[in-house]
Amino acid sequence: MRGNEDDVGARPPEVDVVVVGAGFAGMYLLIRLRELGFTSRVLEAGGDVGGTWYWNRYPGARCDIQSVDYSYSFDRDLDESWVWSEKYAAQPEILRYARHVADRHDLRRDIEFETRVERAVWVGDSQRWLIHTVAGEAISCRFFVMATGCLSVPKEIDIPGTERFAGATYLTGRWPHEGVDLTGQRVAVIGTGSSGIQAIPLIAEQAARLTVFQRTPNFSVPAGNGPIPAAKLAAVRADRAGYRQAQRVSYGGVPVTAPTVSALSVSAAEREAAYERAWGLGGLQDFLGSFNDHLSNPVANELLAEFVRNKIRTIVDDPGTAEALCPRSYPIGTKRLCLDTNYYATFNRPNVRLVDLARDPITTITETGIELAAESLDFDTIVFATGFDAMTGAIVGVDITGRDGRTLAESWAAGPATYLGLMATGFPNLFFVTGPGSPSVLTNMLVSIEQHVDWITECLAAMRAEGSDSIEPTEVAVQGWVRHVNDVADLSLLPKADSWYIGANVPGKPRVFLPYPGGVGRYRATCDAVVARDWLGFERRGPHGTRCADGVVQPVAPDVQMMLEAMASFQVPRPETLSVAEARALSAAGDAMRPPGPEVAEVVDGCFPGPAGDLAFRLYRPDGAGPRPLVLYFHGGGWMFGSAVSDDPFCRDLCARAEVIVVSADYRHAPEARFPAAVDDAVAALAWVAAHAAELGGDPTRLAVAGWSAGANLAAVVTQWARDHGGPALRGQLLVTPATDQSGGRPTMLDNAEGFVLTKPLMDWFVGHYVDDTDRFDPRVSPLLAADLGGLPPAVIATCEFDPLRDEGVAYAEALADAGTTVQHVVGRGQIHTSLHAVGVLPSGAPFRAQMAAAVRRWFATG
Ligand code: N01
Repeated sequence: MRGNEDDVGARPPEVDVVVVGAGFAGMYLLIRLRELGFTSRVLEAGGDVGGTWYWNRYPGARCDIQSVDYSYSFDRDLDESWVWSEKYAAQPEILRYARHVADRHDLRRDIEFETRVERAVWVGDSQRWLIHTVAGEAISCRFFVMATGCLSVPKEIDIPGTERFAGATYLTGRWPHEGVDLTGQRVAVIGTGSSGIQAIPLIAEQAARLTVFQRTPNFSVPAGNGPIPAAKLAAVRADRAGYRQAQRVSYGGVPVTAPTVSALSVSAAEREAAYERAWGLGGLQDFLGSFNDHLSNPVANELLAEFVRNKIRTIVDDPGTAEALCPRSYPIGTKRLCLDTNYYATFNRPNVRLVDLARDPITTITETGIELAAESLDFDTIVFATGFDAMTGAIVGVDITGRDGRTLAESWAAGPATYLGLMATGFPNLFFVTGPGSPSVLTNMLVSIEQHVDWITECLAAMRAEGSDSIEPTEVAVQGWVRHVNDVADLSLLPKADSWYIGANVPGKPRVFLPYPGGVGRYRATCDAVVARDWLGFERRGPHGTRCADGVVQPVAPDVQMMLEAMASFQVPRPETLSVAEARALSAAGDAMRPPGPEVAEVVDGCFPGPAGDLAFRLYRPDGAGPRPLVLYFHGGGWMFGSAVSDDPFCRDLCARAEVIVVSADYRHAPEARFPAAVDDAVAALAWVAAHAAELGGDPTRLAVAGWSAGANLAAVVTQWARDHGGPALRGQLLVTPATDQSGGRPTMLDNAEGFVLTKPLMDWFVGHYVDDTDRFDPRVSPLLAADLGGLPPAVIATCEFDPLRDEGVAYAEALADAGTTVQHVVGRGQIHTSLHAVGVLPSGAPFRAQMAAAVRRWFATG
C-alpha cells in the first residue's frame, strides 16, 4: 500500500518535521503535528501502518497487554466505538485497529510507505536536518523524529551454516504476509522467547514433526485469553476518562492496585493460594505483582520461580523435558515474562520434541537440517524466533551524523546515552519516541507513546513560540539521566539476567540497561518537571542567543527520593519545633520501625565507668574465634538523642561486614549535659575499652574508633585526644557524615538546608543546645579547627551529596590529607545525611557501607 499516489513527487522537499516510522508512535505524532500546524512527512519502510503489528505476523502473535489497555486514549470517540473481540487481541485485529485509525484520521496522505531512511545529517549553517532515503531523495527538516519502535530490527542470525540450508527459513519478525502452510512438514523452531512461545503451539498443530531448539528456557504464564473481563470493561465504561488518567499515572501503563505485601510476610499456604489465583487469572502484572518484592528480593523471587517450575513439572509429562524447560539461570521477571496459550502442554504432543542446546549445542546448519554435537536432524523448514536488536538497533541502523560530525553509532559505542530517552547530546532537534532511557518496553507501549508524542510536540510548539531554532540536552543532564536509569535498575533484580533489556542477546552490544524501570507515572512527572523548570538540562539556541537551565533532573538516589516523598506525605513533624522530650520520642519511634540489621554472633550489653557515673555500652561480636580487632563506636543524634543501642542496625552491619568487634558506647546528652560532657564521656569510653579490650574478646593492639554524625564528631575529637595524651594507639578513624566545624555555615549548609531530613534549622537547634557560642571554635567541638591535624591515624570519611554537613566532612578529609594523614574519602552520590545509616531500608547506601567496611578491614589486615 502507498500513501496517496497522486501526491508522490509533489511532496515538499522542506518540512518542519520528518518522522521515521508509521507504527502507533508515528501515527499519533502525525495527528498531533497536524493539529499544531507543523508540516511533516512520515517515512515508513513497511507497506502500511502498524509498525511491529505489520511485521510480526507469525502464527499466534498477540499482545501481552490487555486490548482495552493497549489502545489509544487521545481520540475519545475512537476509544468508545472500537470494540475488541478478545482480552488479548491477536495480531490481525491489532493491525486492523491501526488501519482503522489511519482511515479515520486520513493519515496515509502524509505517509510514504516502502520508503526507507538511509542517513541523516545535521546541517549547522541552516540548523536543519537533511534526511536521505534509500531511493535517493533528500528532505530538509527542522525537526527529525525517530519513531522506529523498540523491537523492530531482528537480531542478525548468528548460527553458522544458515545460508547453506536448502529448505525454507522464516523469521518470526518478518513473517510472510500471505502466511505459511506448514502442514505435514518437518519444522525446526530456534528460540523460545515470547515469539517462539506463542508460535510453537500453533506450529505444532500443523507440522508433521516439530523440534524446538531451546538455548535458555523462559518463564511463561498462561494468558487465560477469552472475552474481555466484564469487570474491566465495566470499569472502563463507567469512567473512561478516569480510567485513562489512571493508566497515565500508573507504574506500567495499566491501572492496577500496587501490591503492598511481601511474599515473605505470609504463610506458605497463603502465598501458594495467591500464586494460584494469579496463575488462573492470566496476565504478567497480576502474576509478578502478586506480592511487592518479586523483582527486588531474590528470596521472594525464587519462591515465585519455583512455583512456575512446579507448574511446568505438573503440565509436562516427560520429567526430563520438564526439567529442561525449567529456567534456573536468572530471576523470574528479569527477562520479559512470556504469556502463552498451551505452551508447556505442547511438549506432550507425540510430534513435538525439545532439544536443550545447553546440553547439546548446534554446531552448524547444513543443507538438510541442523547438526548438533551428538546427532543430525533433517528439516523442511527452519523458523528463527531469535529476537531483536532491541531499543537501539533501529535508531543506529540509520546513519545519523550530528553537530560535531560524529555519528550516533559512534557516540553510543559504549551504550546509548540519552536525556529522558528523548534526545542525545550532539544531535540537536533529533527526538526518539520510546528511546533507550525511557520506560517504553517495561510499560504498556501505547501509554508511553502518547506521553512521548505529547511531550515532543509540546516542545516543538514551545520552541516555535519562543523563536528557538534548536534544542539539545546538555552533557550534564544526559550523564545524570543515564546514572539515574542505572540507579533505578540496580535497585531491582532486572540487571541480573542476560536479557535484551541489557543488550546481552546481541553479541558485542555494550551491556547497558536500556529501558527506564522507574514507571510511566513517575517518568511522566519527571518530564513535566523538566518543562516546568525552564526545560532543565536542555540548551535552546536561536536569534535570541542561547538559553539553558543546566542540571540533573533526578540527582537524589531513587530509593532515598521515595523515602523523602513518603516522609513528606506522612507530614512528620520537624524535631526542632517540638520539646526536647517529644523530639527524642519521635526519634526513638523512627528507630523502632527499622529492620533489625544483619545477624551477628553475639550481642552483649554492659556498663563502663564515666566521669559522672556508669554509662551503657553494647558490644557486637562477629563470627569466628580468637581476639578480633575492636572498633569503639559513637552514635549519632545531634549530641541530644540516641543511645548505645540506637544505631543498632548500623553497628551490626559494620560488625558483620568488617568482621570486627563493635562497642557502641553511651555518652551524656545535651541540653541536660552540655559540652564538654559528651567529650569527657567519649574519652572515658576510649580509655576503658583500650584497657579492657582483651576481656571484651578484642585485640588491644588493633583498636580504632568510629561514629556517625555527632558521634563522628566525637570520634574525631577522641582521635586527636589520643594523639595528644599518649594513646591508646589507634589503627584508624571511621567518620560517617561527621560534624567537624561549628564555626559558621559552609555552602552545603545552605544549599542542602532543607528537604533532606537533616536541615539547617535542626542542626542549629542541636548545636545551640550542645555548646555556648564561645565554644564553637574549640577543637573539641570543631575538630577541623585544631591547630595541628598531623600525626593522626588513617581516616575513612564518608560524606553525602545532599547533606548540610557535606562540606565540613569534605574539608576535614582535605585538611587531614594536607597534614599527611592517609584519608579515604567515600563519596555518597545521591545520598543524604541519614541514608548510609539506613541499613535494610535504603539499598543504595549498601555499596558505600561496603567501601567503608573494606577500608576498616585494611586497617587491621597487618600485624
Ligand atoms: O525474542 P527474545 P522474541 N541460537 O530475544 C534464542 C516482545 N514480544 O522475539 O535466551 C539459539 O525474547 C534466545 O535464546 P537466549 C517481548 O517484549 C512481545 O521472542 O538468548 N537460540 C531466545 O530464546 C519480547 O521479550 C510479544 O539464550 C538463540 C530467543 O531466541 C520481545 O518482543 C510477542 C540464538 C529470542 O527471544 C522479544 O521476543 C513477541 C542462537 N544463536 C515478542 N539467538 C507479545 O506481546 C537467539 N536465540 C506477547
